[in-house]
Amino acid sequence: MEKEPDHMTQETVYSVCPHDCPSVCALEVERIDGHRIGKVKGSKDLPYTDGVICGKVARYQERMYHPERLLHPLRRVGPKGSGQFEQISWDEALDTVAEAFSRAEQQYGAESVWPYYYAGTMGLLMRKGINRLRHAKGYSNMAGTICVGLSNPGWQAGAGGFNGVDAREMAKSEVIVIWGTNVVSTQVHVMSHALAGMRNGAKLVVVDPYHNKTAQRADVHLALRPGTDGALACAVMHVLFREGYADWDYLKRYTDEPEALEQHLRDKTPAWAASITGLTVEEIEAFAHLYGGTKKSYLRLGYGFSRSRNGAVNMHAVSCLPAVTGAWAVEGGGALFSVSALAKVDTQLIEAKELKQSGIRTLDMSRIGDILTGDSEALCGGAPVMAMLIQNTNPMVVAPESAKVRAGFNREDLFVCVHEQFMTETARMADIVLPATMFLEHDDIYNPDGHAVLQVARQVVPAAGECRSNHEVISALGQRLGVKHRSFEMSAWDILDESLKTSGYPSAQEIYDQRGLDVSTPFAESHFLNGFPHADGRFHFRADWASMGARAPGMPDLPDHWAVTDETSEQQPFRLVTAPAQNFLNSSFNEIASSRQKEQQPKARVHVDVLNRMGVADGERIRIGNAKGSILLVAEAATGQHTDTVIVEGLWPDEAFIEGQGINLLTSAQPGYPAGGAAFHDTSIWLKPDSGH
Ligand SMILES: Nc1nc2c(c(=O)[nH]1)N[C@H]1C(S)=C(S)[C@@H](COP(=O)(O)OP(=O)(O)OC[C@H]3O[C@@H](n4cnc5c(=O)[nH]c(N)nc54)[C@H](O)[C@@H]3O)O[C@H]1N2
Ligand SMILES: Nc1nc2c(c(=O)[nH]1)N[C@H]1C(S)=C(S)[C@@H](COP(=O)(O)OP(=O)(O)OC[C@H]3O[C@@H](n4cnc5c(=O)[nH]c(N)nc54)[C@H](O)[C@@H]3O)O[C@H]1N2
Ligand code: SF4
Ligand SMILES: [Mo]
Repeated sequence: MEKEPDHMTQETVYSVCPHDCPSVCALEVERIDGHRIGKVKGSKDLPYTDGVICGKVARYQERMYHPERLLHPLRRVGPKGSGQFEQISWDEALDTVAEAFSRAEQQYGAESVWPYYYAGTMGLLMRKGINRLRHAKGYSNMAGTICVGLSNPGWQAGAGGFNGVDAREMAKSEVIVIWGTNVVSTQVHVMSHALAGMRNGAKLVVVDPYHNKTAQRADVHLALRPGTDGALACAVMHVLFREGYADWDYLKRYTDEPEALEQHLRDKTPAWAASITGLTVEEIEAFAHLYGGTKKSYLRLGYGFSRSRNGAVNMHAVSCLPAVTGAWAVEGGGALFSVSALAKVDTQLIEAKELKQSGIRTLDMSRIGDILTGDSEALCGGAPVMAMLIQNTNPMVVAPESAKVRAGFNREDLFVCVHEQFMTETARMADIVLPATMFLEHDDIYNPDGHAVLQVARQVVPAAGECRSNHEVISALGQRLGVKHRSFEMSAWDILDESLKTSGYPSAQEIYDQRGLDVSTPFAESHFLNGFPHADGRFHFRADWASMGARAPGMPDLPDHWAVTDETSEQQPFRLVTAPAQNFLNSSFNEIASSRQKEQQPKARVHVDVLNRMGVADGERIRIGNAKGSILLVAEAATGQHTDTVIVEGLWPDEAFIEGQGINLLTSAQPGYPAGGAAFHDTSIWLKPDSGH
């Protein structure tokens, strides 16, 4: 007899979004017949996200059941990049990888193997478990600089540690400043909380080189030239001191060298900053008066304005503002960059840290192009990289200077295994491709970032096809490579549970059952009223860059405009910002039809006056380029940005570009200061009308 449809079971199961987004939403997932997902919605159990999620994740069925999802292990049978693969068994695939790693180790030493990962999933086990294999085998280390290499030292330099004011306090703020982050696209909940403040009368200021979706909601948009935030911050502080908005009681009690700062800022006038930022003196003065006029000023600092060579200096300079006015001391005042460090889950077991050997080189992930093409300085003078395992990242698209990355992956003598959900550009370059589970098919722990709730998620549905989790792949490879450590024998859930308990937290099941664990600190801590987490307890206007990285020499210690960006020149008179697209998450979701439709096509946003001067109409093709190469795309006429600024949103697949090469063809892998990091929004370019051949 045929089953009646009413035999279908439908339940709602809690989960957590794994993507690299500060919102880390709690989810409600429909589970049908125990093995299929239906709708994905936001869960109200997490007060910060309050049931709201972005469109990309609401459409997750499209990603889970995508016809192009990888379901079986594959071996490449055509040239690298050809996309010609044959299906093989898991045993054959894993044996091939283990053999290739052993061969590289025998011929070139263990450091010639480089496990490489990043932000596909933020789950602690699935993301960082790859380090177990690295540590057990003595493979090369990886400096995870690509996203936070510039921002983190910049914040650390002033505040001394990662805490900050709960975004929900914006409801009490009088001025809200969203600085260098397009929150409507990249972390929508910041906008919800800002709107709550605006309903209570707060003014919203957005500091961003273009009139993005967040700037469109603002009362004041300061469209500065990219990489000039340090100058703006200095001029604002100059006015704060000059006009008596500086809180000297606060400064004396909580900061290191306020007199030296005031003195240093004497010549950092609005006129000085206007010539650097492209803003007017009036705009800068008005903003400084608005900011200084209340202590209830909330600063939300993003990553975007740190993605320049001088990004750490800029982050530090801007983070000084609430220390000058004493805004930290009041409700609705202060700043937030990230509170992810409040969750202190010990990853000793996940990463088998006790197996880590000293003296092993650390390779900078952002310089993967230099590294794979044999740059001896990038290789720390050591062996070439001969074999890689890649999980959770798509460096062919997301890493800077992609022509070099491509040349590296094209090397015939390089063995690459990519563990993926889709046949990405990177997977196409692999010798062996392994199919990976998605987050609803495995267990993990998720650290907070924009809020302070640590969450645990359990597998919701069985793995599709022959997909295996990152944990299973690392364990299976470890066993084949003769590694002895109990983490290679344990289940994912047991590792998570033990990691939480040894960190002094409740069990994994308890945290799951109570829908997360609030790790936020009391008001006095999030506002640093008991002092800042530097040894002297003070906020540091004078940054100790040398303690944070080898590239510190030459960095200004007091806030400043540090002119080391890739400035415009006669040959390259424009500056390119490669901002994220709302419907992609880095390169994830760029294979999804609905996301692609919403984003339409890669476009260069160019000021309408510039287009008119060049005789290019909106929608016509334009070529942008520099010494690294050039890209043909569609011009979009824009206002609300400086005439020398050009914006290209989104990490599109290469094939979406007219000539098949993506935006990172033009960005530089020159490491940032003081500790590396990719300057994705710091690129000088030229523009040309399409010659139309
Ligand atoms: N939809 C979507 N959401 C995402 C992502 C995504 O790709 N798509 N990526 C996720 C990840 S990994 C991260 S790290 C976060 C990043 O999110 P954000 O913190 O928002 O940082 P960015 O994405 O780099 O850039 C955001 C904004 O910074 C601006 N900007 C660039 N240069 C400058 C500058 O010099 N000064 C100032 N003031 N502004 C500047 C850009 O114009 C852009 O509007 O978002 C996460 N969320
Ligand atoms: N031009 C330019 N480039 C940028 C940026 C920019 O603003 N401009 N932003 C940069 C930033 S902030 C970041 S964080 C990086 C991020 O870059 P990536 O870390 O590469 O992030 P994604 O592009 O999302 O790619 C993650 C991949 O992991 C896969 N994946 C997801 N979950 C799993 C899993 O559980 N297991 C395995 N094995 N794979 C999984 C996904 O299918 C996806 O292909 O990009 C950087 N690149
Ligand atoms: S990508 Fe961000 S906003 Fe969207 S569901 Fe995930 S955490 Fe929430
Ligand atoms: Mo990122």
